[in-house]
Amino acid sequence: IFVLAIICYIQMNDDDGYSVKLSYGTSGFRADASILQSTMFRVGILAALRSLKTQSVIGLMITASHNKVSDNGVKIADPSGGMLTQEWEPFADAVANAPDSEQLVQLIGEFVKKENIPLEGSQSAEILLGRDTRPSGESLLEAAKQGISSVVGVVANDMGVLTTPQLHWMVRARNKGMKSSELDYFDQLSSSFRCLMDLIPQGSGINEMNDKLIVDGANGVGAEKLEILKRVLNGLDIDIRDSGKGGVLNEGVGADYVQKEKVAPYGFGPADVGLRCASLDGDADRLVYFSMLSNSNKKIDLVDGDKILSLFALFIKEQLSILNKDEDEKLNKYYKVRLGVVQTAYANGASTDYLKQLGLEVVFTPTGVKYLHEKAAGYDIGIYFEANGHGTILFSEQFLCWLEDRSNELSSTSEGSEQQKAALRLLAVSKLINQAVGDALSGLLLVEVTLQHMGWSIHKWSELYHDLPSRQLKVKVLDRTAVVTGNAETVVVRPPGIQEAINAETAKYSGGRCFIRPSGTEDVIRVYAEATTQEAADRLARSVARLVD
Ligand code: NG1
Ligand code: ZN
Repeated sequence: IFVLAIICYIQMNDDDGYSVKLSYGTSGFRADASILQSTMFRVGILAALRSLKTQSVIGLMITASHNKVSDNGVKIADPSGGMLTQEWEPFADAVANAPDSEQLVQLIGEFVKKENIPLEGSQSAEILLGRDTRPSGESLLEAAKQGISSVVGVVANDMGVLTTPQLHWMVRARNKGMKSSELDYFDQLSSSFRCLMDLIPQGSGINEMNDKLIVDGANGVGAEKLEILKRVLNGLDIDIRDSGKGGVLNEGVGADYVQKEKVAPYGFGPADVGLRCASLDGDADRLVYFSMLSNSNKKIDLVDGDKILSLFALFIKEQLSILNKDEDEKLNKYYKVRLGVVQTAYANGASTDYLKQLGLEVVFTPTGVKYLHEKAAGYDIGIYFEANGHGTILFSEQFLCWLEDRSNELSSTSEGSEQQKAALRLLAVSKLINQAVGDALSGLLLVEVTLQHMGWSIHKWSELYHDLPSRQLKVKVLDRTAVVTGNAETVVVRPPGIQEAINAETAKYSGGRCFIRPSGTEDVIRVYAEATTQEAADRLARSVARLVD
């Protein structure tokens, strides 16, 4: 039955033409939506097999994030709510690129055998499906559903239009046997947010903040969901700009545009100058803040993922030092928390210096959430962020257990003490911030409450350190896989000679830093340069881009 169903569907959909080679990349498959119908069907099969193999609920999210509205894509969430295990990526590539139905069936048959996937009699094979607001989403979702139901015994459960992090959150919650509906998501966010608000110290200079937050929702799903959250929270003063009324998804708006172009999004005007503003991306897994410097040229002071990370790191560090203050090691009340910060080569050098000055352990991974997340999960508290605004804070189970116990103990011995409050704050952060994946909505709430806690305006926050001027360029190439990098993507290993040439260019600039890497989501080589002036960063990036061309 399994095999026959696949053949029928592929034959009906065999007009896609497989000239485009798809690669699972840093964030699943992405391409022009018009060529993705059969890819969705195939990824549906893949998700079904993953569910059978793990005997757990798996997620399938249809989105192309910050890409243009005519693109779409798909990614799979593993049982933990994280990205699909890297071990299955080669199979994902092979499935998506199989030239015909026969080879596809053969490929699947072999893989099922190799992985020992139980094809019959299983109880818990279920896929949760979500999609962003792209118009192509609905029909692509149908194709994915058909792929899923072509595997006997696997159920497809359509959760509707969601942000990517909401779907990942639901998958994690389902597999942990916790409440997992969208309402539960909003409940958890709002109750932990309120808890943190109630724990703000008296008189912490709240007046310094402009009370209103202006949000650019990229004309996408994040804006829709934030409207709901705003109603649930009742009291947070948020002005959400144009959620869909005429604006095009990601066009001149959204976190990617704001962070890369360093200008205010479309629809922001003179009345917004100086206010605290935030931008989400098309599927609401990225968040950046900014304030407009002037209306005439739309220039902004960007507060990117690195600075969000720094704010969170400061807050967490403060709570830990309160918690562990005066603790007697011998009484076993002291927990030596392993706190780690994870960045990529795109992190602004000034942020890394700042974090190290705070005495924090900072480590680097290649670009892509799967790498950062994995590394952060190795700490008791692991904070990771990409400069583009994707990140979260992970708490180890062991530390959370200790924290629960400690907080109960403190509530009986020293109710209302500073230590008890610090324990409660950390517990609330672990519930507010998404443990599965970076989440712009929960990140936004944590930024808002942390600023209130510190009594800081966006300007004060931005002054934590000054970004080094930087420039990002992309160079279109025929085969991006020709460039191979090492050492968390900071050096080029192949083709030979390029790294030496980059070194020679970089040496011409004092304080210069430059690297290139193949994008995981586009057919381009990305160039990143940093220097002490904007002009120098621009020049360095341009001259290295010419080396690649
Ligand atoms: P690529 O295209 O591999 O650079 C981009 C971002 C990543 C990550 C992915 C997934 C930059 C430089 N790169 O990846 O950080 O967010 O998209 O969306 O921003
Ligand atoms: Zn995104």
